[in-house]
Amino acid sequence: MDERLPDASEATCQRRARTLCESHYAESVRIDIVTIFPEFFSVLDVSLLGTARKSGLIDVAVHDLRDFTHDRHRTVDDTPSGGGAGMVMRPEPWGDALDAILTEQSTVIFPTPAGSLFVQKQARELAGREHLIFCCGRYEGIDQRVIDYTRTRAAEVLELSIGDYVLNGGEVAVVAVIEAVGRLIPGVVGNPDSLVEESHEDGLLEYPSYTKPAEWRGLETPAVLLGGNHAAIAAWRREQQLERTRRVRPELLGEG
Ligand code: JB8
Repeated sequence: MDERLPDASEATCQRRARTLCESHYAESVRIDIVTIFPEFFSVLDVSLLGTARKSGLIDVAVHDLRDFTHDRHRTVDDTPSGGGAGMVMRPEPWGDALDAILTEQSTVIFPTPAGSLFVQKQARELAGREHLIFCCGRYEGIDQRVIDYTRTRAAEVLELSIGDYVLNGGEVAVVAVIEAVGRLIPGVVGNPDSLVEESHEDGLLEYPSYTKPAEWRGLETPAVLLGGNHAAIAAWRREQQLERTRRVRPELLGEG
């Protein structure tokens, strides 16, 4: 595998540009992840985020929660107080892990189906933080005192849901949040124009996209896109956005 950094001078140049024109953004965004499945996060080595890590724009460290246990079986769970099905993550390993990682500047994120909905606005806010800590629960979740205690120690603590369905743990949700946030960090996406005309950035869904050939398997590209009238194209796209949003996500327009 080629672990070589891209051009070091290019990375330095990107960081300098960020520091000059985006002074509220940190030099590099630090991300810590605590999980019982560290191998899950190899996905962060590839694609856009892998490149951002290699160029030093994002600094990710993955921590194994079991390294913060002290018993010979490295136990992270116990039975729920008050009874009920499943197991709950014990507070002690989480407390020791967070003691080692947390500062007063940290934003700490606990993915949970009981959290508030993670949306694009939140992704934009998190992209301006200098230190994010993601805590991946498993089983029935983490002892609530871990979250309550962390609120007294961190800059901010968020319990976030990525949608109304249930996963087996927080790892997949954390990958989704890191991808949504990471691409908004200045310098990560090469052409920032591509961030502007997207679904959710203006509260509407994206218009449909087409490329060549103009006719494919009997299906035509809408003629307006081939006519070169830029005002007509912009009007058509806006109309498509509104029609699509009203049809599939009326609640985004305050309807439905
Ligand atoms: C245990 O559905 B989810 C989610 C599910 C979970 C935990 C965290 C998040 C922890 N089950 O987003």
